Amino acid sequence: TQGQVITCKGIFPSFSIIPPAVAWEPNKPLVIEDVQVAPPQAGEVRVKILFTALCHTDAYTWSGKDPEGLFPCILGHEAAGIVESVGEGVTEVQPGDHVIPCYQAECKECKFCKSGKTNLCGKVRSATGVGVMMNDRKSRFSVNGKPIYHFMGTSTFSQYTVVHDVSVAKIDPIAPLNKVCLLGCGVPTGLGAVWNTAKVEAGSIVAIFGLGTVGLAVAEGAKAAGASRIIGIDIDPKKFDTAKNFGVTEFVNPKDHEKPIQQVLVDLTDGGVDYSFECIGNVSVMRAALECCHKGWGTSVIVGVAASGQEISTRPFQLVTGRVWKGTAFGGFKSRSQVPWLVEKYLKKEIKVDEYITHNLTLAEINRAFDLMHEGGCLRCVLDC
Ligand code: NAD
Ligand code: AHE
Ligand code: ZN
Repeated sequence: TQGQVITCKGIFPSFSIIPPAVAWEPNKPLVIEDVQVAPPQAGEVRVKILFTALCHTDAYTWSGKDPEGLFPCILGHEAAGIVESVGEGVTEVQPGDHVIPCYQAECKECKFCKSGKTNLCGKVRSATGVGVMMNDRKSRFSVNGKPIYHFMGTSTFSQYTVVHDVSVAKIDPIAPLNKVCLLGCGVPTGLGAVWNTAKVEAGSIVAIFGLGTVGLAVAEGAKAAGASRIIGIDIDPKKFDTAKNFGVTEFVNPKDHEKPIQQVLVDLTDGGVDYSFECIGNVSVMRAALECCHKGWGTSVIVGVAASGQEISTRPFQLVTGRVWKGTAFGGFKSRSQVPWLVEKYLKKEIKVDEYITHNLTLAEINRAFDLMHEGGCLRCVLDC
């Protein structure tokens, strides 16, 4: 197949294939269609995706609330596969390598990568944000000649995808791809929010708002860091039982309280928590997460992704009196350098992955997988492509 167009099954909103007057509407069911996937150009890698999971961010973009959302597109960013072919100049991976696509690239050469201060990379971000590849600012996906946008530089809801070489991490081929696909987003994001962004110390009191996969990975990271109390906050009581297995020691359901949730937490903790994490994407909760932090030092990390037009607010006095507001993308992990390291940690049983997988379906059942996510009984659903 090297050098040839591949026709495979890919998934995108159904309306996207009704030419010529495509009118996008949020949340139309996804359909499987024959997609042409062009060969990789210079600096690009074509990957056969074997397994992909769904993350809340896919649902967010699909809903129409993402200012960077472009349609028709192929969503998906938490996956694992095998390199099928590489374009000119690609040296770090070759056909047959087992890989995890990385929506947060790492070129190791740009101002961001060299700064030592961030995991963000500037090399291909201008293209991945508008659904195209850097080389020619075009898509490698098409249906009957009509281009279909890429998403987050990954587009893993497809049997084949094309990614930039700076957006793919080569991993140990021993690792089960149906599990380690989760190391493409949610689990590293939660662990890294604790270890890299907040740098939680032993003995700390931690509050986690939202106990989905990301929030539970925060709990796992906080437990490993030696936190003394890990308080989980969710409006869905179904989440509490599972959360115990990830290290959450106490639970608060805001619906059980009349007082604002930040006041409930301040009262529970003799003045506030040392670290809080917002893992929902709700700007009111982001405010509460900051305001439940201890005066003088409490740090709050925003992990959740909020809809277009949403803004955060608080009294500046909250910051004047020592609280710190931060955010994290992919948990601050440098993707190509550190995803392989996370895979090794999983193989040594030092981090959980299997435990986050509550459902397994096929790519063809993707709409059911989104339903499961919205029903709340699902952490991660892995799709066999
Ligand atoms: P999820 O939907 O599985 O989990 C969200 C949880 O929040 C659910 O348990 C839900 O019951 C709970 N919740 C909803 N509203 C609440 C409220 N008002 N108060 C308390 N709990 C509430 O989602 P996920 O996949 O774990 O992702 C969490 C968030 O993190 C999403 O916004 C996602 O887009 C974002 N995310 C960010 C990054 C990053 O790099 N920053 C990476 C992955 C995911
Ligand atoms: N497109 C959105 C922002 C989305 C966003 O913040 N994405 C996170 C990853 S979420 C993974 O589930 C991220 O890494 N952001 C940094 C980046 O470079 O995109 C919007 O609001 O425009
Ligand atoms: Zn994600």
